[in-house]
Amino acid sequence: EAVGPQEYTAIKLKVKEWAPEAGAEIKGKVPEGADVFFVPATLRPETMYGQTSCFVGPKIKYGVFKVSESEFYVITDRAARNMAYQGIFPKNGVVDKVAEVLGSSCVGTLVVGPLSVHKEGFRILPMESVLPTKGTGVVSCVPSDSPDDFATITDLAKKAEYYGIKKEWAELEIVPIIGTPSYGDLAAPFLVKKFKIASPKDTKQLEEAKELAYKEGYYQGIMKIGDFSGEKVEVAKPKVRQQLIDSGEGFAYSE
Ligand code: A2H
Repeated sequence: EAVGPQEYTAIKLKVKEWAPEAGAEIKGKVPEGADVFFVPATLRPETMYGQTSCFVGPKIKYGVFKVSESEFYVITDRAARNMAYQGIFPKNGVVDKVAEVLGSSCVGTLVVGPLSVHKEGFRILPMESVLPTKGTGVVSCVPSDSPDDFATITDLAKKAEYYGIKKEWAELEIVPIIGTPSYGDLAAPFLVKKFKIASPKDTKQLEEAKELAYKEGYYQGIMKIGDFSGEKVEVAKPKVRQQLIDSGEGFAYSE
């Protein structure tokens, strides 16, 4: 756990098609034609090329917050309050919640995310370990570089029926984003196999794998994709972050 303030990059994932339950919940509350975004907070903006889905906590309650006439964000109340003091909403300190949705009712929603190789979009999926008290309560899924994400997506594909999802939503192609000397081009799948992690409940091994993947990726990693392909991750990370902010597809969020 980090001690100082965390400098996240918030990423805007535009809703293309609502899951039926969530769609019914927001109907009439968000103006026709306005854009709604799920907004994960990440410490690894340079990995966003590898997004294959986006996680919500199934039992977490999310708000739909108005940012302007044409833009709404799906995040936790807590994150909205923080954002209101960071100049992200029009009035300092003021939030405008137009609707509420439970994470579980959002599962299956189709979104498109910046930089992702999956340009046709990807799905909102459930992750039990999402903390309501961290970031926005929405987590981008990058199975190439996050052991937690790879373990979760593998479990979802294995038990698709149990989770009430379509198997193919959890089986989007995982492409190399970062090359590393020790763990190859797909560090997270490599480490999950190496540590024989069988499910997202293997929290001890996952913690270790996460630590190793993070350090190796950051200090030894080389970008394999995008505008900064061939550059060191350490160098590319702030550049990708700035691109996302400049294009309006992301913004700085801290807590
Ligand atoms: B990271 P820190 Cl590729 N609950 O983004 C659980 N996890 C959350 C969360 C929440 N409410 N909000 C954010 N996170 C995740 C990418 C990534 C991340 C990669 C590799 C490692 C990694 C794609 N998922 O994080 O406790 C988000 O996942 C490992 C540290 O604030 C976010 O960055 O340090 C990270 O945890 C923030 O964790």
